[in-house]
Amino acid sequence: MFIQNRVFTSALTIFLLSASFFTSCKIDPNNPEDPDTPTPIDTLPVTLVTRDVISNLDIPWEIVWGPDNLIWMTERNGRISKVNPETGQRQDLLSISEVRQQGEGGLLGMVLDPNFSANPHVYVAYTYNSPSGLREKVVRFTHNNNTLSDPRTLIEDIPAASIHNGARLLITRDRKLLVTTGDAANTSLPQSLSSLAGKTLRMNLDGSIPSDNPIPNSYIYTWGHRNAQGLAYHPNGNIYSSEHGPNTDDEFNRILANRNYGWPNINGFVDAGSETTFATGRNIVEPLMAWTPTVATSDIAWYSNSLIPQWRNKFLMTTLKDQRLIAITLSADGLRVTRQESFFDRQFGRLRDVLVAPDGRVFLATNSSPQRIVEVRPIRR
Ligand SMILES: [Ca+2]
Ligand SMILES: [Ca+2]
Repeated sequence: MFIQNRVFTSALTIFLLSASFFTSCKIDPNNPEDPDTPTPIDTLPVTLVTRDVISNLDIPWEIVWGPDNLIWMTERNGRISKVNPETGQRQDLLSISEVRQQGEGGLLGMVLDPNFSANPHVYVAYTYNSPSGLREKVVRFTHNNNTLSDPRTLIEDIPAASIHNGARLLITRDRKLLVTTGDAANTSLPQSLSSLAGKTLRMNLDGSIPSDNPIPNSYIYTWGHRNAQGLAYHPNGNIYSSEHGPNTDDEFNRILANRNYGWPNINGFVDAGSETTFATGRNIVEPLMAWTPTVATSDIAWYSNSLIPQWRNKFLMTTLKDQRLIAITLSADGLRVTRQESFFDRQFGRLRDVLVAPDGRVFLATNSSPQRIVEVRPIRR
C-alpha cells in the first residue's frame, strides 16, 4: 500500500512527470544563474510515497544497511534480525539472552564493520543485570552464514538505568568505535571524568583504549551529555550528535574531542546566569540547535543521494515525541543550522531510527503501533 505524502502537491507531481521536457533543453552547467537556464531537474522536490516493509515489531531500535542489501535490525527485547527491504521477509540471527529489557533499556544500538567482507563484525550495545544492578556493555559478534557467534565484550559495567542509556554507535574513518552513554538517571555522573556515564566513549575495535585518546588511559572522548541517541558523520569529516534534553533544550551538537557539553549544569545554549558562571574555564561546547519545547530527538543520518533532492545534503533526524522527521540544513562551514523542515508529521507515530540506503531510499523504524519499518522513496514516474 502506498500513501502519498501530504507535504507535496499534486501540481508538483504533474510538473515532475513532464520534467523529461527539460532533458532536451541545453543547460549551461557553468552558468546556473543564467535566467534562461531551467532548474536542473535533479534539484526539484519529488513527491514521496511510503510503504510498510514489515510491521508488528517489538520496539525496533536500530536499523542499518547490510552488505547483503538486507536491513539489519535490533529490537529492544534482544533480538537481531535481517529484514528483506523488498519483501519484508525476516530472518532472525540471534536473541541475546543476557539482555535485560527494563524501561528504555534493552538491546539498543548496532553498527557493522565498514569493511565487513574482511572483518565480519557486528557491534551492539545493551543493558544487562550485574551484581551491582543494571549496567550497559558493548559486545562484538562475528557473522558467519547467518549466525552471530563468538561474542567478545569490548566494554562493560557502564552505568545504566531504566532511562537515559545513550547507546548509539559509530565506527569512525580511523577505525575507532564511538559509543554514546546516557547519564543513567544520575546527574552527578556526566561531569565526572571517573564515570563512563553521560559521555561519548572512544575505543579501538578490540575494546582497548586508543593511545591517542584525549585523556590518557581513558575511554572518555567528550563529556557532559544527558542522553545522546544520534551520532553520524557529515561528508566534511565532522561528527554530529542529537541529544535528548530535560523539559527544555533537545540539542544538535558537533562532537569535538576533549570537550564538555554541559549537562546537567548547562541546558542548550549558555544563556542563563548560572550557565555563564559554570561555563567559565570549562571548555564548553554549545549546541548548533536547541529545541524548546522538546521534540525528543532520536537518530540522525546524513543524506547525500540525488534520489530525493529535497533532502540532499541535509541531516535527517527522527523524533519520538514530535513524531516527525526533521531535515536539518547546515551552513557551509557546518557550524550553524540554517533551516529545518518537517516531514511525515504524526503520520507514523513515534520515529525511532532512520536509515539511508545506498540507492537513496530512506527507511524509518517506528515506535508506535503497529511498530514497523517504513520505506520512503519518490513516486514512480
Ligand atoms: Ca549540551
Ligand atoms: Ca541554556
